[in-house]
Amino acid sequence: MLSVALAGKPNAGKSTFYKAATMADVDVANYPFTTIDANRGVSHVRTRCPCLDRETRCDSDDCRDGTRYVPVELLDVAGLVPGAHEGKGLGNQFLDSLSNADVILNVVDASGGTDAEGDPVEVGSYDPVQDVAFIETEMDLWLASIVADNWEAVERRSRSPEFDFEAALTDVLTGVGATEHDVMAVLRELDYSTDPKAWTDADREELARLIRERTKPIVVVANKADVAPADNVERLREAADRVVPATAEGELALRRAAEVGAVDYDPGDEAFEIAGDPSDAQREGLERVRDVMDEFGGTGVQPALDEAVYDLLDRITVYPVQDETHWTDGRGTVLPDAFLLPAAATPLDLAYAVHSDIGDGYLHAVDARAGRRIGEDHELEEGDVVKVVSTAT
Ligand SMILES: Nc1nc2c(ncn2[C@@H]2O[C@H](COP(=O)(O)OP(=O)(O)O)[C@@H](O)[C@H]2O)c(=O)[nH]1
Ligand SMILES: [Mg+2]
Repeated sequence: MLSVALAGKPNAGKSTFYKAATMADVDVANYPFTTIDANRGVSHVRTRCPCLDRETRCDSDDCRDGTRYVPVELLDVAGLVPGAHEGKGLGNQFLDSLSNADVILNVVDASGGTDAEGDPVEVGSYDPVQDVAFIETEMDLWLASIVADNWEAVERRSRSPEFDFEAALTDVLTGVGATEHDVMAVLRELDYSTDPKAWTDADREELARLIRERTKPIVVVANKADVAPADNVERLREAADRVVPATAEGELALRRAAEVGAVDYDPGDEAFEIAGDPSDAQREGLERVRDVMDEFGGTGVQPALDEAVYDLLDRITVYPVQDETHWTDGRGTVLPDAFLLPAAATPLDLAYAVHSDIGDGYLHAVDARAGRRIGEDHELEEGDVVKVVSTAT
């Protein structure tokens, strides 16, 4: 499963975001438990379900009336403060938990109500723009230290006649989620020596930075937008490529209200409707959330996840089926599964994503929408429904 990590300094609102984003409504939860452990749970990205192109909505638990929720793993990474890479605030251990992350949500307190260490200060008195760079810097230095710690081993290997510099570096970096392809791409950007002894600290830091940019791309969540000075959100937008204003607290309130039937709201909706008969206090709270949503087009929690996966990582949702006419699996469930594949993935990639045996036994594939065979190198698109025929079943 694709892995999204919440990083940021204490009190930025990570755990609130996490709680909201992993709180699956009973309709959506087809997992035995939503929270895998304290800081690792299942969240979802939102997309248009292909069942909207058929007469009836599908019966998958992840589809709400044509709005599809595709599972992703969400990590709540605690304890990141400036100096974390040196172990400050238990930082090293927490940075290590970013190893498996495919993309990072840097949760920033846009209200400027927490200082560099995460201690509460008067709203507007700390400049949140500083928190954009701090996470990048900590991650860069953490990766640089991993490279430095392993350099001696690379040097040792370089004495062997079979030494392959790129392969040795890949071995060092697979642990943090870099593939050989990533390492090769990054090395192409560097003017480097294949003799590890010729590398300086600065060379290794540059390598680490490029690897981080490539393997841990970041969306900034400008959280606490409900109380943030408007200027702060604007300046954050200027400081980073991808910034999503959000109110994690507002999203949590809405999901809780939706759970007890007090509002009609699906995660990612731009607005909600009051459904039950809330108390005056509840109604007042909900109306405050509505004001923020009107301003930003929603609470920002679902859009942050969607932007990370669909825009930044450029994933597409592909639906494997066994029956290309009814779009079902062997038990008659319509559109039972959804896979988040890299854009331009092929039917063969899908086969391997389903199971390596299915990939190994790949024979051909059928585009279930068009009802025709597609080639092994056909580029799949968002919302494609595909039957893979394989010697393995
Ligand atoms: N006003 C406001 N407060 C928030 C929001 N999200 C979180 N908070 C508050 O910020 C504080 C820290 O939140 P928490 O999720 O524990 O932060 P963490 O340390 O990053 O995990 C708590 O008091 C939250 O209620 C938000 O969107 N708006
Ligand atoms: Mg927390």
